[in-house]
Amino acid sequence: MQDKYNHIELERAAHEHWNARDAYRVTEDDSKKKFYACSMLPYPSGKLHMGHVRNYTINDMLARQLRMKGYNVLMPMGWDAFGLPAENAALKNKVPPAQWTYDNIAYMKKQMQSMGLAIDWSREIATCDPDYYRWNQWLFLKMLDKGIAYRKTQVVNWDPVDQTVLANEQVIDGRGWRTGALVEKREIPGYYLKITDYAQELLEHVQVGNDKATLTGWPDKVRLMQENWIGKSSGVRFAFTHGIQDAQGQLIQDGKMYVFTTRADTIMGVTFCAVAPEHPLAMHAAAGNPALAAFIEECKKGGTTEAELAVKEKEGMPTGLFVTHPLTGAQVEVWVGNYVLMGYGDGAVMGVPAHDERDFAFAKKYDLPIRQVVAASGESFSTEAWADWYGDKQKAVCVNSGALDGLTHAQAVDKVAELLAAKGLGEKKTTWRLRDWGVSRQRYWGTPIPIIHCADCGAQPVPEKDLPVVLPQDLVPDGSGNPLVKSEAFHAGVVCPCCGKPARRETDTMDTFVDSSWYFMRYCDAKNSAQMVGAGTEYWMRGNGMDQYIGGIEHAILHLLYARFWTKVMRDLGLVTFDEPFSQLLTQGMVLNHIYSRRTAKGAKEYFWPKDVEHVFDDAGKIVGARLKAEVDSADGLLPVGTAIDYEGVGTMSKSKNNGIDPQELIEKYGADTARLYTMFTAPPEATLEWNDAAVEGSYRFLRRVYNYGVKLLGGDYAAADAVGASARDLKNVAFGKDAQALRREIHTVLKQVDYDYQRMQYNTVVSGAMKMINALEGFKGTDTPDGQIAAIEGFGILLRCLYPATPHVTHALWSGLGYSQHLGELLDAPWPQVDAAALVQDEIELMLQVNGKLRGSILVAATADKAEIERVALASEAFVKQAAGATPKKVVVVPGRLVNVVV
Ligand code: ANZ
Ligand code: ZN
Repeated sequence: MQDKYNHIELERAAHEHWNARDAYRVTEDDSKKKFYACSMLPYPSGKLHMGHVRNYTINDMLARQLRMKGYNVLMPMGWDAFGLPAENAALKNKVPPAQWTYDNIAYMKKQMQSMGLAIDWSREIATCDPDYYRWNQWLFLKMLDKGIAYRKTQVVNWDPVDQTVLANEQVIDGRGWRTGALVEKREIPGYYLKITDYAQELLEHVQVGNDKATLTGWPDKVRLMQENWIGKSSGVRFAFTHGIQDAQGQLIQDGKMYVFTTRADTIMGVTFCAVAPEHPLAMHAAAGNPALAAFIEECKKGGTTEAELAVKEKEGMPTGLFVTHPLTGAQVEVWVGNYVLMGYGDGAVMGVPAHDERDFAFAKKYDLPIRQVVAASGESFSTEAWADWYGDKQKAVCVNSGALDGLTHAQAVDKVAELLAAKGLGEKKTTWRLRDWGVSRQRYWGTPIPIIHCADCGAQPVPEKDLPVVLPQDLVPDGSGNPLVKSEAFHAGVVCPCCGKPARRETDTMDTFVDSSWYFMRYCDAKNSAQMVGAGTEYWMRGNGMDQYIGGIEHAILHLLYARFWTKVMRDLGLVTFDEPFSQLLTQGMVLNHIYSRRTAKGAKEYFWPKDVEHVFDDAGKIVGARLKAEVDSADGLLPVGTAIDYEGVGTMSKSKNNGIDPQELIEKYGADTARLYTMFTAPPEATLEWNDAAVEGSYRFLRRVYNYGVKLLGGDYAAADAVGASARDLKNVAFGKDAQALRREIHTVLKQVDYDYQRMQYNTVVSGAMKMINALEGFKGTDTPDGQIAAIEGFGILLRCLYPATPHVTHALWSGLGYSQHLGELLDAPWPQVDAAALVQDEIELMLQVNGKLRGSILVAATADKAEIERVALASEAFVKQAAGATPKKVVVVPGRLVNVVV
């Protein structure tokens, strides 16, 4: 063992040791309790960022600690290797996406290895590998067979200049990212998966407060986000009747304009109706009304997602058409409203401006009547500004509503549903926000959809025996659309599976969310060439899926929901037995750093690296600005030291803001252990982490301190190493003196807390526990007595094991260098330290001594002392004798464990 903490040497040696042992390869073993801990798989973007380091270190701490506790732990890794960035890079560098992707994977894998992660690399998968994506295709065909996958037209973004379909993220402010051309919406055929068939089950298992919920190990925040996304909504669906006919003289929609409402109790407050721009009535009216047609075109341009609509100014236009109110018979005017979604409910709403905020805004803008029909007594009504006149749901009742007057919300809804049902015009209905999952992408770098198009037979599934449909690896996108369309090799020799005539392949590929919907199962059966999943998946995922999933909150909705759906489909196809993929979820917080910027002479914003900037403080120590502490080359030429810079506060690390910290530099300078320790210690896993260079230094110094303590512990006499191990084993036979007992009490008390913190994955306080331990060890004076040395050796052994999951390299070096390994085995599998209950027992305790209620000193008594004994010690104490000056005590009050008060 070296005398100085040399992180480079020591981390290299540790890696060699673990590699030689193939230390992280695991197999299914029924004699042990399994634990499957997995991080969301990374996109191979080029290099690791700090968020990765944090994510994988959390995962690694969990895996290493549980392994010491005797679990069979799987920690796998893979690559979310398909997707748009690879195509963009290919376009820019003129190399095939495959090459870019595999180069990145190789580099990032090396980085992960340098971090010392306990990954079983024998199970590594890249989703762009045909051995993986063939199973996407296989399952897709099964879904097609079961009707879970189906084909229908979908709306896509079309760039008229590049003549290509754009992904949503390629549309910026309504324009194509490369051409700047106004993006059009086009309808083309595509494939959908019926996730809506699973809406109820997806909701029940996740919903907070639902007694069928099984995902109780997820953060409530995420559970709520899923619930809202699924969006179950109970209400009434009913029709306004009309006699409007199309050009052929047919009644449009059979003369019924259906609406969905959650507030049927407000039906007497309807003053208009609004339909979506794509609604048949809107289109009918537009045919003879150019102004309306232009308005509808305008509506179609912008985004059509709910989020986009929510922030849009409410706009509309009357159609000149009228429909009949089903209960009053009144004629109600139909408007086209840009806030009405064609894809939700029936694409039409009843407008109740008094009780719906959007309708209110609309009515104010277009001067439509507002009629209050619900009131809670004592509340006044104003049409000046929006107020939720629903008021207290418990107390509110219908007013101005004829037969409904006096009814509560629930009663009124029942009554309205009844009245409408009697007329055959409506009934109660549940509506879901969740839509079917459109999986077709008009992109090259993805899983080919296994379909063959025949001029005679239409779309035909590729026969199972012909899977996988292999994606050509050598194409380079040129910006003019999907290169698969033009690839002769891709279509060569393809014949219709049905009639045998020459045919063409489907050129759409699958949404990359398909790849991430089940990769975690494939890790369990990574080498299975006969099946998608098998015994491995049953072993690692049995029960309620994997035991711990760790990843970013940005995947709280779509990825998790799609993976849950995919799992349930696999279950229904008999491929797995569990219902849910992830029983526990931890969403780690973002890594933040300071953001510094400045306006250039031309008014553009320039960002500066934190390393070039220092804060300017006011007298009270508050940050009031920033200035350069180094010369920086800027758009305005070289800026001198001292140039004033704007401080924008902290934000997520990002390339565009120059505030990222490259983990590679950190690892090279301080070592992987410091990078790991820093990210674990600075904040609890789920909180945001604010970067602080000084604290990185501090982490390094702490590890050096631990190392130096270890070196000193045996006074450089490594021959004594054997004794270390031996004594660490035979503690029962040691008679510990007072000082040694105090040290052991401190160490074991902290260990107890550390144990608990490991259980709840609060790794920042695990690290502070280790810091407390080193403080206690360094402060301990009795190392030169035989019992003292044993207590110190024991204590240090506990410290090393507590710290090991966070900083495996330095602890490994000390553990084996000092000889612990000879008796307790390698640190990898060393037994987790047990709290010694006897060490926690306090022999003597200190009580405050008061005389007439005033603090006068303290006394030491046996921890087991009774009241009489405490009284005796108190009255005999020097402090009391001096204070009482001969007076006789009248009364003695003992507060157990705290104080004794003598009244004289
Ligand atoms: C009248 C009403 C009165 C409404 C009132 C609300 C409050 P959730 O809970 O999200 O399901 N709606 C129905 N279809 C729509 C569509 N295609 N586009 C936009 N809005 C639509 O919301 C259901 C409510 O959203 C429905 O209840 C309807 O407005 C509106 F005081 O009907 B309500
Ligand atoms: Zn055919």
